[in-house]
Amino acid sequence: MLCFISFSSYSSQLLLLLLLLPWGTVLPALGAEEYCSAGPSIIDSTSQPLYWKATNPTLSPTHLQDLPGFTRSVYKRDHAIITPESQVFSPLPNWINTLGAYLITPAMGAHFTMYLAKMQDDSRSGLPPKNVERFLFVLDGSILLSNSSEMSHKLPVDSYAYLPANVEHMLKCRKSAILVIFERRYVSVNNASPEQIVSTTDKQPLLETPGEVFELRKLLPTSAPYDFNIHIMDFQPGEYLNVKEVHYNQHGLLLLEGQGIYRLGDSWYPIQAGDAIWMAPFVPQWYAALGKTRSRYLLYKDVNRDPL
Ligand code: UGY
Ligand code: MN
Repeated sequence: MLCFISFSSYSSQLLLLLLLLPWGTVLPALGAEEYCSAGPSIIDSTSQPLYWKATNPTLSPTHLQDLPGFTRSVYKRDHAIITPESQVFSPLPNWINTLGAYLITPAMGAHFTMYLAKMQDDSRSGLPPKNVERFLFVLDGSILLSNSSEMSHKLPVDSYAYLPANVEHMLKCRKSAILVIFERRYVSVNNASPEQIVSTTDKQPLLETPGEVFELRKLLPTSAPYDFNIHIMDFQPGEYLNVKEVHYNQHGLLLLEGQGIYRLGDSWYPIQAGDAIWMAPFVPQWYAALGKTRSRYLLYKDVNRDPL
């Protein structure tokens, strides 16, 4: 204590204060950027890569682990919400070095699967079962798609591929990538056969949406050979679906960006980027975008087939 009193000048008091403070509080004030420039910034989320929120949601599993037993996930007869803290990953059958989380499967009543695939170092895909078509969309990282007849395609974030049933192909990843994948047993009509498609969201034109305000892109052709489509729907904060939809089609949805309220049946759910939703045929559905940023979702919808 004696030696503390002997410090009298302002500068020596400041020096003492610095010595007494824990290093953790002093270092950021000295210039945090120099120390760790790669860490995620809480203030400036605009600098993050596209769809970063979908794979790094605000209420991350680490926050929710503090609340034992809590999840926003819901599973009901005609809809389900699977939120990131309840995703369960295990090795994907027939894939190498890849973990998968099935979010929607026929066990729920759906006629398709929707799953996340986390490809790791030197990973490879397996093929879907016979007569099953596959649509994949890159959420994070990048992959290489090759098939026996064509050259390989590099698929970075926001690009996608449709592989018709029984088309041999392989997805390879050298570092890491996260994909969302939809698969269903192909229903053919008039011997028409769909073609392989590789593209990116931004190459798809905005489509008319009479009576609605959201922006719509369709990732697959609307022609008869295709028995489903994948929509990309964008809402600005405050925008909502005008139609309170009830229809025969099924949906699998992944919220890529933003947050809002989804109505499913008689329930109203706050949702955010990273949440997945299953909607059974005829479940009443409605969305309103909230928050400060655009909501974007990716939506599976079965089309072009007689329900009988
Ligand atoms: O096309 C659709 O059925 C779409 N508008 N549904 C939805 O966003 N829930
Ligand atoms: Mn709908």
